[in-house]
Amino acid sequence: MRIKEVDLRIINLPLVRPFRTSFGTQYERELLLMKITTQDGSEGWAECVAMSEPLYSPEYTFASQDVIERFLLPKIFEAGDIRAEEVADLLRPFLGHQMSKACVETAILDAQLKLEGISFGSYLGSSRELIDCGVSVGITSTIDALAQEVSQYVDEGYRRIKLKIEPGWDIEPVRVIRELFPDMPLQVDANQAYSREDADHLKQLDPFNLLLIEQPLDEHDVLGHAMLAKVVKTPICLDESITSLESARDALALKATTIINIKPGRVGGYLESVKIHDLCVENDIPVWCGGMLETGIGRAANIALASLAGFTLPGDTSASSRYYHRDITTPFVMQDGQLRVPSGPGIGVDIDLDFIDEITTSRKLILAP
Ligand code: NPG
Repeated sequence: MRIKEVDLRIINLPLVRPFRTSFGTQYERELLLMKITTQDGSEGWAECVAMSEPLYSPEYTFASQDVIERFLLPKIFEAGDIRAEEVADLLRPFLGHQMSKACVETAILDAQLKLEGISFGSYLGSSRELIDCGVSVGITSTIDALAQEVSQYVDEGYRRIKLKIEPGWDIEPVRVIRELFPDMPLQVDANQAYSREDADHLKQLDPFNLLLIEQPLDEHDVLGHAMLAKVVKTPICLDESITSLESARDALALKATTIINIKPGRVGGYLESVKIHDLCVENDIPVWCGGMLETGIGRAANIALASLAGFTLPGDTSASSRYYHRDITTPFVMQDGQLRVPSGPGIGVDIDLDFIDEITTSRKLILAP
């Protein structure tokens, strides 16, 4: 497959409600969209999950656009005839930038699978047609507001609730939500907001029968997580610390994590995600699919990934309505707490190009030399 042109856009979509985490509040989702067109007329779409600011990871939208344009695409063009399976090795000399690399690989994979008439799910090794949905609930102004928001999601049918926590917003909100929903699978996510000294504090979460505590400490403090895991009974699940197959292998060897959140953007793509999934299956480690407030384009591929057998916990794979009043694809509608894995070729969703045009804030067309 030879790439003819690449269409890079930045789009901006308002969120249905602000999303506050320990690292900041998102009111809208700015993201980079990529469309590649191949010489044989196939099209591939992907979104880069980098946020507008480098708060969750060092990557951010405009840096992604820059690295893709300046380094990643020239390397891909230079290769000429290309398959998605070759992209990671080709781009390996460029350090970091997993989200940008994932975007390039995914767009190429989408075009390739469309050409071959294969869905993402079949290609990745899907084991089911429906996946269970969880929802991630931001920090709110009061515990009453949190209870109201969680109740709405429970009524909508979500099968697992994740609460964002930070120092000063942890034990009490969790206690209240657990009392209101004694049987609901519940987990918390700190996004690195605590330090090793907080072990005794975090231990107070143990009585609430949580599925896991996600990334309590700094992403580089894998050893700290292993130490924490000896003190708290609630399982530790790493997110930000897992950026590759190797980092997953090391974290497991250190017993720093007993569950892994796989986010394809964070680990450099869907092919690396499958490798991490396989490693976890071999080691009896449950995995679940994280989310980065994706539009329908990224979500479609995430849902396909979440349908692999090792994804035994509901992920942050919510319906379109959880994020946006209007999605840029056919919306994902949840039924009975589940979403259907797209079965059409490639990511398998229809793109709403008119709406994308409306919300595009900048655009660049790059022709292959
Ligand atoms: O449902 O897509 C979703 C959001 C899930 O909480 C979620 N994502 O830390 O996992 C996270 C968090 C996040 C959101 C991280 C946006 C970075 C950006």
